[in-house]
Amino acid sequence: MSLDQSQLRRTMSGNMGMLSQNIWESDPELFDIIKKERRRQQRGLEMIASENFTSLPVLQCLSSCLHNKYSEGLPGQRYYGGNEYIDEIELLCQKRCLEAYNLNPEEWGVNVQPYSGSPANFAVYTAIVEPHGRIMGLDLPDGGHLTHGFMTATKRISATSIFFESMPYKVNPETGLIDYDKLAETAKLFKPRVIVAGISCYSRALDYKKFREVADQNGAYLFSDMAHVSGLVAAGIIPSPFEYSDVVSTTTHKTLRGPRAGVIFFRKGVKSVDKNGVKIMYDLESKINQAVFPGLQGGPHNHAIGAIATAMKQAKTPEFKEYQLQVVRNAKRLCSGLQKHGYDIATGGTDVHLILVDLRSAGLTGARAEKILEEISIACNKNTVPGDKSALNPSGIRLGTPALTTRGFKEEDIDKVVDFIHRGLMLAKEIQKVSGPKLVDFKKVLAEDPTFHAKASQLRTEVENFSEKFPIPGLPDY
Ligand code: DSN
Repeated sequence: MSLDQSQLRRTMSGNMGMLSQNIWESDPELFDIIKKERRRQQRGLEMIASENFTSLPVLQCLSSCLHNKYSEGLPGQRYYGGNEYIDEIELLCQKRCLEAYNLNPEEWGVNVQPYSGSPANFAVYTAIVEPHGRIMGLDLPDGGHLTHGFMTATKRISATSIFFESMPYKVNPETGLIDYDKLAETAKLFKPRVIVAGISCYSRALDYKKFREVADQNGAYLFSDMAHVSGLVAAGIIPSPFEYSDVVSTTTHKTLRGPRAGVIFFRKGVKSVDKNGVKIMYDLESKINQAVFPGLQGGPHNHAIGAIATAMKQAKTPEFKEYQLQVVRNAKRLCSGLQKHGYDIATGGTDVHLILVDLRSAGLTGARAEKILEEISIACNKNTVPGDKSALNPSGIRLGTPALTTRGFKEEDIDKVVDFIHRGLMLAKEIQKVSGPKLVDFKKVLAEDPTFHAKASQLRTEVENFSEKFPIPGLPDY
């Protein structure tokens, strides 16, 4: 049965009506949960080192019509029609990525299509390491990332360790600093195809020159994963991996403060000149592009690519540099404030946006600290510290300042945050005296003991009243 014109119009308008409603009209159940999350973000102190509050232009790109388009392939070589403007956007994004890190387009190329950091890293390995080829990355309990090859004694956890052979390097358990000599020694035996210079929880600037030397001694690629610090690198306030690396990946939503996405930079042009004067060229461009698509991904997320483009534009501004400087000033203040209260900080300090608090001397575990802080509206994560025997029961917490700094926190505000954290941890110690060693009992006492419950509520109210004063950029206040 075919529809006549007026039926068709009615059907269309019914459809369009539903499709054009605001979410609070079309799906109040979901919207209600979003509002609660919005309130949680506004009231709480976000100290997860990998999180940030992105900008209104980034959010506008993410919810734009760019989302609707399929565009497998690269600009000018797509598998679908209708991509003339998507091509323009992807080329603009590539250009801005190179500009953000002052890279010469003759020497560096970039792929802006990875969905996020983990897919970006897997694309790099797929491109330059043969199946079961060898990779060395910082061990996860020592501050590396899952994708740098994590496995335990009994299980290969990350796909990096399932499809490739991984050998970790470690930090010195006494100092908490990367043991570069041991890395060199192990690399000589293991002969990796790739050495990964990258971190998820390490508060010191990396020595990329040393990594390069070890890579060269073993004919390995140096692949730097700068996801955590890419905002600091763009601002030029910590050493850059580009001078020494063959490939550099990053997420774009951490210190860089863009959308949740990933980017891979690769060397191109002349690699070296042999003894007969013949130029040897890099061959990374097609390998990496093909690993991303069609190797691992389908259609790029064009709304994210637009958002990366606008975030990279922001990264060139003086305001962005000042923001990154403040992120580090705040992290240093957080560090010294906690040290004044007697807390141990792994490596004794920080050069970046995060610190790792070693709670062993304070008589607490990471899980208890994370729980009590969550209870008082401070979000952070438990983390292993150098020397921890088990990744399942870590002895520390990781704290970062990018998100608070975006909300306008300065050093004196961080002093207040230090006070809240210390009072929370002192409360955890009181509870622990009653609950004994098991986390489940700790949680039970916290939830059920009226005195402890009241103390935590009082502290949470103080934290939330304080936090409410700082705006969150980008988001409408529903
Ligand atoms: N989840 C991020 C972090 O916290 O470091 C990395 O993927």
